[in-house]
Amino acid sequence: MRLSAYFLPTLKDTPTEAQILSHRLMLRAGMIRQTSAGIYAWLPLGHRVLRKIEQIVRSEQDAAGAVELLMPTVQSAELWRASGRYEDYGKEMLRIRDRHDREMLYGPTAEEVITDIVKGTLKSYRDLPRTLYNIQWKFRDEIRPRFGVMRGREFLMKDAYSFDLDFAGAKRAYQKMFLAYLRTFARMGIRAIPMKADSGPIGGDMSHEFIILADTGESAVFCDRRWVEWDVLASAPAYDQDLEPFFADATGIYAATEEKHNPDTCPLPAEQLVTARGIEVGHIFYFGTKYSKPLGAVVAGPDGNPVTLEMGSYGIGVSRLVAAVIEASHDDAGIIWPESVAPFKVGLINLKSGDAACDKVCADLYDVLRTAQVEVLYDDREERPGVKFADMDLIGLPWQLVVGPRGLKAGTVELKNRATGERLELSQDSALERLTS
Ligand code: 5CA
Repeated sequence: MRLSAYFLPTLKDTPTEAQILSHRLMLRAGMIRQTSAGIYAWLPLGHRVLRKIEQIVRSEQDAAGAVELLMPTVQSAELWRASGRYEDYGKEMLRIRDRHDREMLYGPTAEEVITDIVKGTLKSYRDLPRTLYNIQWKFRDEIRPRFGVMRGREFLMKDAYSFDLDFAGAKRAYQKMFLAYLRTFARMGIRAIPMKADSGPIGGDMSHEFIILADTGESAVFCDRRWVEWDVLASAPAYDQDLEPFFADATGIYAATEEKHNPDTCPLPAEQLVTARGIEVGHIFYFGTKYSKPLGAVVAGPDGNPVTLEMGSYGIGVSRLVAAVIEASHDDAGIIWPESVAPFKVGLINLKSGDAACDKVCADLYDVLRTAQVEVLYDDREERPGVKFADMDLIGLPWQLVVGPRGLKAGTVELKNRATGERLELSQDSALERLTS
């Protein structure tokens, strides 16, 4: 992509309305634009990151055996009346009336819809287990939307739902998702700690929140120091193996949110306890027959008798993750994207646009990189070098490839690693080799 033909409205000044760093950086880097309170347009750069994160979530859900579908955003109130949640959900639910005066709503989650979809289609115990998921926009009329996409009103969520015959099956589904979540967040370069949690209005009694530690987090959390250093995935099993020992190990190391933490009964010695703030990027629940029972979702068991489906649900805040990754990875100059979620891998900086030699070399590098399917953003604007460097640092692409007249005379270009700040003077060929290998 040539920057001269892109849409990247970066800001020099720090927006005063933004209270936390990720929100400020997302606005300054031209990633999002607020259109109403808690509602954002994803500008091209932000949209690319959102899609990258979504794709990592999708591939790990698929790897864990979950099956993707897409449910609508607008739901009928009728289903929520049947589950008993329509009144309970309160003011957070955006309620809508259609032209026939039917009560509709913009879905804040989809337990009712998915249960209604599988009802009558999953007919027998032989159709189980099944886990279905979708990645879809949700709306919650948060009383205090804040921190940008971190707590929006409209936000993108991955929500998965498991269906099993009995508790043992449901527990296995839960453990699979637990492991899938650890893998998902690790691929984004962040350490999300599974913490015992309250299940809130979703209901149920086995529940973990996946939380990354950050000073700007909304909730207080408590965990064993080991979580901060431990590579939990080093000993992770494959999905077709027994997951119980891994799950027991991982949940055996203390980690709890404020609601579940009790200083009097906490088993850890003071020096082993980390007290911090955290951002919830995922939340998983087991809730048994809470929805399947009122909605009548049953299958025929092995003896032919009807069995009410055992369910769990599993959420990931896809749009929130964009901000969470930034909270975890930035410096004074701007964002530092982990390569796996970066909007582009390389920023190509032409220090003297309009100079025939610089233009030619940049055009060549740009072509070779694109042919090699390396995602590259080419700053071909007629701007001062200082502006280009500052913008490139701000938007945080992992590599900067800098082409200027002085280097070209010496036969070199400069390759800068955004995370380490390391700069190398290289021939064009060896720079390209590093970026394409
Ligand atoms: N039905 C369940 C799981 S499918 C559910 O809705 N869980 S949840 O309420 O915990 O939401 C799942 C995830 O969505 C959260 O862990 C969080 O990362 C994200 N999320 C929730 N509310 C918001 C919000 N207002 N803005 C951005 N992300 C949010």
